[in-house]
Amino acid sequence: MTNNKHVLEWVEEVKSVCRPSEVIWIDGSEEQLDKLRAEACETGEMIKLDEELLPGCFLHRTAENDVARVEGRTFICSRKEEDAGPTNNWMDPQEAYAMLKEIYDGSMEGHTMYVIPYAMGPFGSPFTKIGFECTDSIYVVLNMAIMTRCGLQAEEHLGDESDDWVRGWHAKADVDPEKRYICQFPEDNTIMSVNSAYGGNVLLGKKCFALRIASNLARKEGWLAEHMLILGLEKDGVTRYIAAAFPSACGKTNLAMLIPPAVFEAQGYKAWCVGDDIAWIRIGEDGRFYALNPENGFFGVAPGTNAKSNRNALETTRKDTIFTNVCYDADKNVVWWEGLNDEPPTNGIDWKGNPWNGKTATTKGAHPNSRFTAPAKNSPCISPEFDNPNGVPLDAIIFGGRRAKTAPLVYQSRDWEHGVFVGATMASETTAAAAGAVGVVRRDPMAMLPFCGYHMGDYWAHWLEVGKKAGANAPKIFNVNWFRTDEDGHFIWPGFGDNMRVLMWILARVDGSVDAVETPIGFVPKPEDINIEGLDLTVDDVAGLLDVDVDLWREEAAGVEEFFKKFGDKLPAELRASLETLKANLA
Ligand code: OXD
Ligand code: MN
Repeated sequence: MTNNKHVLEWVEEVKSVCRPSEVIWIDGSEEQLDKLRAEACETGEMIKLDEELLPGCFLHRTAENDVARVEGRTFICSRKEEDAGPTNNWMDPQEAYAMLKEIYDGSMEGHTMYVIPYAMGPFGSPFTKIGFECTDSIYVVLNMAIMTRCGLQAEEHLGDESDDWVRGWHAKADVDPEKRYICQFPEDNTIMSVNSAYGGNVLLGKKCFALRIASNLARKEGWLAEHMLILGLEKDGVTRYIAAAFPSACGKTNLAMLIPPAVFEAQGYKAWCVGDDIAWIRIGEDGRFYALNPENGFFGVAPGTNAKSNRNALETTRKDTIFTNVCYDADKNVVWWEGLNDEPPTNGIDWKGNPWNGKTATTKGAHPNSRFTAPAKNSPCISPEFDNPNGVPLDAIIFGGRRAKTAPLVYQSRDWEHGVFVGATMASETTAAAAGAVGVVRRDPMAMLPFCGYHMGDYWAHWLEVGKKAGANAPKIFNVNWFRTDEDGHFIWPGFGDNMRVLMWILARVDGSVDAVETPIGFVPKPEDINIEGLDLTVDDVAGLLDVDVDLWREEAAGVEEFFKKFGDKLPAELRASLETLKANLA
């Protein structure tokens, strides 16, 4: 337990409102975590899986109404509404505190409250920030123990005096969706989450702290908190790093844990994962951008993960992993999900806890958003630089989305300002997997729409500012689209590990070792410069993938113009100018 008086005062306040019967401070020891694992298995909160097949692994099911992040009930509680901007829900902080405290009132009566001290980032790093989360959920404690560096060391890192830490207050309460709130108070470095027990809403170090609160801290302190994977490509002992942002359902985890195609493996290439979801990026002493993954584990989507789609991710989950809302195989005491293999359990229990037979079932065994929480160190491709307190130097930043026709396979922005425009106008088309119309364009600037903790216009201005500071040292910015389709709606590009072929072109552009063709939207490769050795594609196919259809891009520019109206005066002049340039180039 800490001696930090700010922390102690706050824990007293949480205690006085929630009134738990007992308070346990998490020290991060295996001994303490083991006790909690045993208790969770005794109460049925978790199921211990087969120790031979899945050592150290557990299954947990959440309530049926509590299986995903709830953007509609997520609020930025800044004093001025304008500071939250048009893309966030806003609540007045005093009103939010009053309402929430009423919901928290007595919510832990008869239960234990756990206080989790945790670090986002490795100890000894200038990037690292400390948080404390109070929760009444053992599941949260055990997940936080995987996703963060938690326990006594986090308390020591903060010390006895500092008030530079993030308050995270979580109570399951009645898991009532009508009273579910995920509130961020950026001016108080405080997060309050209630009536949920699902990961993204309750593992407060992740989206709430490392993105919504941290984006505010980053703006104040001159760095970037981004929803990006970090990937390293090594050859002959030299590793180059790329950070990439994608909206959901664009293969972010697969790119983060990429397996090089045979043609590059034969040349001695290796791919390393530094992070799969979040990057904190600072300008280093040499003026370059350095990126660090503040997390310590992966909270990945299980369905679709298999030995072919993502062997590295699957291997990561074979020990010391918590599975949430996947299907249970009662015969083997293991877990299963759609897309794992063709052998669904016949004596299964689905994610809702009902008997499920994979041979006859008409419903899904695992929830489409079911998850694995696995230690990053488990991954066969985890970067040797994962714990580097200085982060890794970035050569390129990639934005991406799912577009059937509009965006080419890859293009390079003309400069930093244009690159920020490319990120700000990022979009994906909806797929049949999501409810609602198919093919509708959803804008998701820098994949931060639900995660930027302040006004998106100010956020873009901050990006422009950081780029200006870095000058020629700033990474080059690219856009990729793995999802172009032919007339029959089939994907043309093979994707997965073969995406490395595009990354190779990107790195060659950074080096200045390959030419490009200037188009109205930026620079695209010459088709012959994308390595297609071993693929069932011709140079003409690649030319098709790189084609920029002027009519579609005119529609795109009109869509961007409409989107930008939302931001009024806060739209940076540089982005308005980029739009005008695009329109002129297309005229
Ligand atoms: C996630 C997300 O869970 O982006 O990582 O939704
Ligand atoms: Mn994410």
